[in-house]
Parts: sequence; C-alpha cells; structure tokens
Amino acid sequence: MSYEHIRVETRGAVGLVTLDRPEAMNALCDGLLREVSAAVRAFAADDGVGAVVLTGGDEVFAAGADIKEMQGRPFVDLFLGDFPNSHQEVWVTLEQCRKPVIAAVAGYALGGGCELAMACDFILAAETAKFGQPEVKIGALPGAGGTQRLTRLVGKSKAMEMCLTGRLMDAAEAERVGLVSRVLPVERLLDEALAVAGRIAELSRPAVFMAKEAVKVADETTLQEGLRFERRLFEAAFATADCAEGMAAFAGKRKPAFRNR
Ligand code: DAK
Repeated sequence: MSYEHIRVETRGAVGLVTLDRPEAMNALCDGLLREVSAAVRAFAADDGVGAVVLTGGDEVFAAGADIKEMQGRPFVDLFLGDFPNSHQEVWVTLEQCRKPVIAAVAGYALGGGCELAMACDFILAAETAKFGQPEVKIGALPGAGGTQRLTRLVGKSKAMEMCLTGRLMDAAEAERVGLVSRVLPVERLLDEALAVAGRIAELSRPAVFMAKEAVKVADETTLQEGLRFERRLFEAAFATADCAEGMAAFAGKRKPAFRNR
C-alpha cells in the first residue's frame, strides 16, 4: 500500500510509522488517521514484526486533529457518521493491537496528538516534547480519550487543569507525573524507541501479548479481578514452549531461543 501522509518502514522486527505532514504540524486529517490505522493493522498481521513505533519525527508529534478540516462540520453529520469513522477506526485499531506500540514524541503532542500518544502502550519523550489538551481554547473539548486516558494516567487534578485551561505540560513534568515512561535528548529519541521495540520483539511473543493484556486490564477492572486475570495468564504461560525454554536457558546460563510457541 502506498501512503500520502505517513511513512512506513520495517527495521528488523520493528514496524515504524512516521506521521509526515510537516506543513500542518502533522495535524491529524482523516486521510492520515486512515493511513495510520491501515499501517498498524498491517504490522499487527505481519508475523515478522514484534513491536511498532509511532513517531512524528524530530520536530513535532502532532498538533491535534486537523482544525481546518473539522471546522464547519454539522453536528448531525458528526453524530450520524460517528465523527467520522476514519477517526474512530484508528483508536479502535490501537486499542485492539496485541503487539506493543510505543509512541516516540518530540515537540507538540496536542489534542488528538496527545490522545494518539496516550492510546499507545507507552510514551518515550524527547526533552522538547509538550503535551496538552487545548481543545477548550477553540470552544471544544477532548474527543478521543483525552478526558479519560489523561485522567487515568496523571490523576484528576492535573487532567482537570489541562483540559480546563489548555495548559501544556513539558517533558520533565510529563515524566514526573507518569504520562511518559522516559525522557531522552531529541537526537536519541528514535534510536532508543527502535532499540526498546527491538528488544521487545526478540522476546517470547505469547509472553509479551499476555503481559500487555494483563497491564491493560488494570484500567478496566477491580484489583481482585485483575489479580485473578494475571494469575490465570501467569499459569497459562507455563503451557508455552517459550516459557520452558526461557527458564531452561536461565538455568543453563545461555541466551534463550524463543520460537513464539
Ligand atoms: N489543524 C490544522 N492545521 C494546523 C494545526 C491543527 N491542529 N496545528 C497547526 N496547524 C498548521 C497551522 O495552521 C500552520 O499552517 P499555515 O498557516 O502555515 O498554513 C502550520 O500548521 C504551523 O502552525 P503555526 O503557524 O500555528 O505554528 P506555531 O509554532 O506558531 O504554533 C501550535 C504551533 C501547535 C501551538 C499551534 O499551531 C496550535 O495551537 N495549533 C492548534 C492546536 C490545537 O488546538 N489542537 C487541538 C485540535 S482539536 C475525535 C478525534 C480527535 C479529536 C476529536 C475527536 N473523535 C474520534 C471523536 C481531536 C481534536 C483536536 O485535536
């Protein structure tokens, strides 16, 4: 498939998706979102790929949904079209992707851009990163998970302040409050994201899928249910050849040879 608004590459066992609309600060137009969704779905279906990195490059991650494209859309069209489907599809695709997706964020990640990064499994940020939900400044509010995912990640007080004022959070604050997992110099961001994704891709895929699924359940259920779910998955891991191989390799002081079985 050829893409107009993104670049798609494979680096070893890592799928790399780069948002590529520099003239509009990678604003998320319908076409771009459709392409991200298609690229992530293709990597999800590709056995040669074990993890995905989503980035906007060194300058900007994404300045939000494309306001010029959005403006003037009648309510009834948005409502009947579910805003439209291309917008919905990408969030569902990321939500359902079983392979880890890492966001590598430099520069602005605003509105839908912040929401896109938060829909990934974790965020590595450059020192230049700035996160925000400034929709209130254009008379709107977050519409793709900003009020929900941000609140779960950073707590009510910070999320309220950001959604009600549009204040941006810099990388240091984002790391302090748990929005991002690590902050890196911008020139190291992509290499480190690819390296982390590469290390994940080398691990046992069933174990990685199970770990990801278990962590995600933490957001959606009670502690007791989550602990029970984790326990059952932990037990299930013992049914895999990779688990036997991993433990034998540890005991034998050698590198494991996982077969994703
Ligand atoms: N949309 C369209 N174009 C944008 C844009 C955006 N969000 N952000 C920047 N651009 C364009 C600018 O119009 C400008 O284009 P030209 O005028 O040169 O043609 C170019 O990018 C450079 O921008 P600036 O000249 O403004 O650059 P500055 O460095 O001065 O400022 C800025 C950078 C990022 C602070 C500023 O551009 C800005 O405030 N941008 C808007 C940020 C924003 O309000 N974002 C939230 C948008 S609302 C949903 C899914 C998603 C969403 C909602 C629902 N569903 C599934 C239901 C998402 C909503 C949003 O994200």
